[in-house]
Amino acid sequence: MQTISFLAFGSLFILARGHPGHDDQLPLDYVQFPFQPPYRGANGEATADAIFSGITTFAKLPWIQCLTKDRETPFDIAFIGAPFDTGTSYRPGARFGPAGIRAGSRRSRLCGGYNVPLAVDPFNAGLRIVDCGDIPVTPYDNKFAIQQIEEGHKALLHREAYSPLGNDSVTREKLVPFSLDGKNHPRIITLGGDHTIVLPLLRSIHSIYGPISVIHFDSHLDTWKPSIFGGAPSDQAAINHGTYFYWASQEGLINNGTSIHGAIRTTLSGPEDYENDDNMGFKRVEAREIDSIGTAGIIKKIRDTVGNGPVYLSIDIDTIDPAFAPATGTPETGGWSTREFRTILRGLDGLKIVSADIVEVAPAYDTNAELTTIVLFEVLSIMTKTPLGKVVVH
Ligand SMILES: [Mn+2]
Repeated sequence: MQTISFLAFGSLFILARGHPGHDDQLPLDYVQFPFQPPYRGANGEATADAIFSGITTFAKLPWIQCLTKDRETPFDIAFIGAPFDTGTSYRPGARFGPAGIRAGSRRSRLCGGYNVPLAVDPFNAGLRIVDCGDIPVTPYDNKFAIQQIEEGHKALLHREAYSPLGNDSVTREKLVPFSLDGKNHPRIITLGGDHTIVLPLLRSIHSIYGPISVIHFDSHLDTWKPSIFGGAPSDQAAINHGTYFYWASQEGLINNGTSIHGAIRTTLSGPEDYENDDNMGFKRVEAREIDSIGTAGIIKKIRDTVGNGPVYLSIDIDTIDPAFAPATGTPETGGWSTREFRTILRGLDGLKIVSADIVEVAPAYDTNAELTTIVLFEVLSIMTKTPLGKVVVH
């Protein structure tokens, strides 16, 4: 199949060479909806480029300049990068995360993107999915950068989704949006960036949904008091990749009691860190629980905690054991395998994930084999399967 497509592309190329002129090259603003497979379009023409060539976007999705000239173009799900890493405590490099994640995602739909266990092809589910590029983020001023990320995210989230909200996938009843303004908003998947970016992202989410339940996969708590994490020599230093949930909780952005961490295995300043974490509104699943309750038990704990309401999903790549995902700034051994984590993510099928992120991907620490590959395919599959709304009880 792969060979046939490639040969067909080759013959087209030779034909095109027989007619010199602008036909040889795709127009610079070439965008086609719905998205076509990378080699052939519906009319048999060669579309954008091969899976391994051309400008790299997430899963080779069309690049839309959502923050500038295409700000009126509606979409249903957008990927956007936030290349910020000046809130890290140990190894820097997550500013290259968006580029690294895109490079690792190129092959997501080489011969189609059908997800067998979830029984969906997210790229052909009828939704308009785009890559918005990156939010411009200054590496010189954290306060300004955090504002840039909030405003960039809001600029996407505040518009209306391209597709109308459908019916409930189980009951077929009409759905209404979860949003405070009653409108159907698109979903954003942010590519970090260190974990600090989740504070401005949750501020943006709050402006549309109010306080939100959070599923947070990470080996670290990230609810630490600034006096403990980093020592907070200034107000700005108090906001970093180990304290952003402390501040999000203080600001009332998180639903207390229906939020949960998964894959925790960090050392603590002392047992009182867990007491503080309780007060910040989180339940916890520790990484080692996989040995006692398995992936099914972990999925159940998460689902029992967050319920059926809207939920924000934040994934630190260090959830996965560094044997499988070394490209991160603060690796912790004893993590889940990529297979186990993908199973747990698929266990969130049916949850109303309003937006998501993957953070702390620092490609410089990867191997040449691009080991640190992408789990976002599972997240995207769940999003495309599950309309973002609720049934009104009369
Ligand atoms: Mn972490």
